[in-house]
Amino acid sequence: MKTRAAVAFEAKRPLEIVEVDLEGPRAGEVLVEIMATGLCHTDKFTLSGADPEGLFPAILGHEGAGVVREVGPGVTSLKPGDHVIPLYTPECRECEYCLNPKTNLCQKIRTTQGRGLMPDGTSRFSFKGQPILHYMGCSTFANHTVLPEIALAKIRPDAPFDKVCYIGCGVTTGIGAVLWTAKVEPGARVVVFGLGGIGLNVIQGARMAGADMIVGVDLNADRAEMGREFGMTHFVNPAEVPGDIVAHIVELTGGGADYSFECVGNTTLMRQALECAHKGWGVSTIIGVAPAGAEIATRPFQLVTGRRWQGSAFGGARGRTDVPRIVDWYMQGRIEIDPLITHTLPLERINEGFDMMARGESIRTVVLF
Ligand code: NAD
Ligand code: AHE
Ligand code: ZN
Ligand code: ZN
Repeated sequence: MKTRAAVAFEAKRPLEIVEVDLEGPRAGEVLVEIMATGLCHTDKFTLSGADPEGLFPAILGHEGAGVVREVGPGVTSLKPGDHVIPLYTPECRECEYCLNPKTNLCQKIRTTQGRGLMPDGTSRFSFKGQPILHYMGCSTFANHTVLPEIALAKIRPDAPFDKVCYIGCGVTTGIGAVLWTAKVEPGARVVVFGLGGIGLNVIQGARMAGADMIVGVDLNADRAEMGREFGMTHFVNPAEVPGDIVAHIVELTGGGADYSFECVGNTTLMRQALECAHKGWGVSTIIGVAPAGAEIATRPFQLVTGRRWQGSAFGGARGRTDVPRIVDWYMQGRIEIDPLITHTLPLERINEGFDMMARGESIRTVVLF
């Protein structure tokens, strides 16, 4: 079949809207009509050429929601008409990782996914006879895409696609990092570096966990208002802090953060987030994705004296199990999504969404097909 897609033909070039060819689903695969997709900073990062796994030409996008249109042989858990959210972290429920409660990082298809291919080592997309690669196993910047059954979460049919698509990455990553990775407890003092599409969800997760103090740190002062609406109690703009930002945060929190989160992808901030964690017990969680070649550093003394450094991917969520639960939380009014979706665009204007992200004007832009 033919479908419309925003194709990244090369790094650093705007996406081009073209009609691509899409093969139907093979065994264990599912054809999905994408109804809406969010633009995450990770898509921009890959398009910038900084992603060591970035391959081109590819169809980017990993924050979608849509409807199953066809299933391949052997698919048992989904049928045409089901509403789904694609998962860049699948959940096969049988690999060594899925069977270990300490991780959400299902490895069943990770190798082929990282090479932009379906599990059988081929692509379903092509343009003028040349293969186009998949991205993060999702490729939600296409109106139709093919995914493995294990990479789809079935969600309730009354959830609006244009809002719950954000649960495909940003909402789950932020809230999950607080609830499942860091396991923040009531009364905690939390510091969040970066108040974008991820950091604001970390704030919302910290409020759900019952944190007493939630400090937001961002160079963009416009983020303070939304931060406060989502539960931030204190705002720090590093540009307005004379002297050492770490010392400032340690003083503000009365000794350091019980939990800190880096939601930017900047290794300097990763170090600051670790070092503002409380001596003896503070835990710092890296969520931001840093460019190829970047490395983190600190004095080992920081860890010897009881601070812990960890990372979180997709909020520690097991997608097929947890994503439908988060959709329920949204539908029950337990979490907020709508105010964070600051812009919607048709696919033809997707590049404007990335420009707004670069200028710090948008929190989440959603493309509607
Ligand atoms: P975003 O662009 O919406 O937000 C980034 C925020 O950081 C902005 O508010 C910006 O003003 C702020 N910022 C930039 N430089 C800063 C600095 N020096 N000091 C303080 N604030 C600064 O991005 P996003 O979509 O929220 O993504 C954030 C990061 O998380 C990215 O690196 C993205 O790739 C990563 N990410 C990781 C996962 C995961 O599973 N680990 C999932 C999604 C996104
Ligand atoms: N390709 C990058 C790594 C990118 C990365 O860490 N991705 C996150 C999700 S970001 C979503 O917006 C992730 O889930 N990582 C786990 C994994 O298996 O990729 C690189 O540096 O190579
Ligand atoms: Zn993302
Ligand atoms: Zn698995």
